[in-house]
Amino acid sequence: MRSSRFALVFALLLAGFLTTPVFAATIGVFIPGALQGSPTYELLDAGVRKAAAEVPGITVKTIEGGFNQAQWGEQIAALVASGEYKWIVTSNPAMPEICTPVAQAYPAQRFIILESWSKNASFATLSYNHRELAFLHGALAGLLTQSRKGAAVAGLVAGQEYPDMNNAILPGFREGFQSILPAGKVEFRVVGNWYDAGKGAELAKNLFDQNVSVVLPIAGGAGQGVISAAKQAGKSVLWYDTDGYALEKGIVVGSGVIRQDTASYQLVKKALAGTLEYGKPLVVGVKEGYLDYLTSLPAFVSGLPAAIRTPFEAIVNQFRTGKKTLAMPLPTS
Ligand code: RBF
Repeated sequence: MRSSRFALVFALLLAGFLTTPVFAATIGVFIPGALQGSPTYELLDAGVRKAAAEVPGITVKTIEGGFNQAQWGEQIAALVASGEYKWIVTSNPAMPEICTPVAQAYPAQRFIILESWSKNASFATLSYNHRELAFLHGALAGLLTQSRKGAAVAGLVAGQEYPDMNNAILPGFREGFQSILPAGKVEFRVVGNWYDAGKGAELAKNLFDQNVSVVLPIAGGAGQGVISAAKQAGKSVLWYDTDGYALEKGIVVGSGVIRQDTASYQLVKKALAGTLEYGKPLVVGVKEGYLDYLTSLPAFVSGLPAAIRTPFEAIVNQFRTGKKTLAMPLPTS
């Protein structure tokens, strides 16, 4: 009788111990823009949520900052001032600078900032080698343009200009294109925001009218306009960093991927385990597996002839195995 009562008490205590969180905390995911139309931000959020779901007591709140970049600093400051968030997780190369004054005012606050590079001791940052992924897009654009016998010109339509765009993505795309067509040119167009599909379509139509065969949009929701213009003109689109084949079958003929969900999952898991290092920026490229080209999906295989796919896969494999790497230009401080 007595021993069974002990057993019951013991069982209850054990159950309580197993289900009680080690600690309770809320993670704030700050989206600098909108989730809808920006798969890179959806992946960021998904990775954080997956990591949090694996640890009892952890809550995630996602806050969309909207497209007025001048407001992001104040919004972050308000989140931090609330004292509610043990970590603020966000992503894009502009965020370290925007978060710096807030980090100075609140030295205990920790930030996890993806797609960025900083030695600030309050930040854990991870940046992607955009030059490598852009090179692959450029090489595929070159092979495609060569086969179509169009003008030796490829298009890149960006949402806005920023250092990684100007110093890594655009030069990488050009290097890749010229690795196939040495005299080839890249026409660069800027939408001016990350949502205007009408402007995206207009810029792309103008390029297609000049006999450009393929355009790479990196423009958030405005990329949808580039796809509709390509459909109308019977031209091709490459999709930069998430599986874009299903967006328009036969039009999106190549897709890269940046595994931002894996990256945010891993960083948040480390943060929750207390092993995340701050102030030591990480850089990952194709050989580390965070950037890749989706060459095995049926849409890629059926969308392009083997005469394009075979040489392209050989180039991708050089990066996958680390036989070929490109240095990612990074800030010096
Ligand atoms: N990419 C998007 O898809 N949607 C956005 O709203 C968006 N906003 C950005 C704002 C700034 C200030 C910067 C520097 C980049 C932004 N990007 C956006 C680009 C994104 O961070 C990334 O570079 C591209 O998705 C290529 O991987």
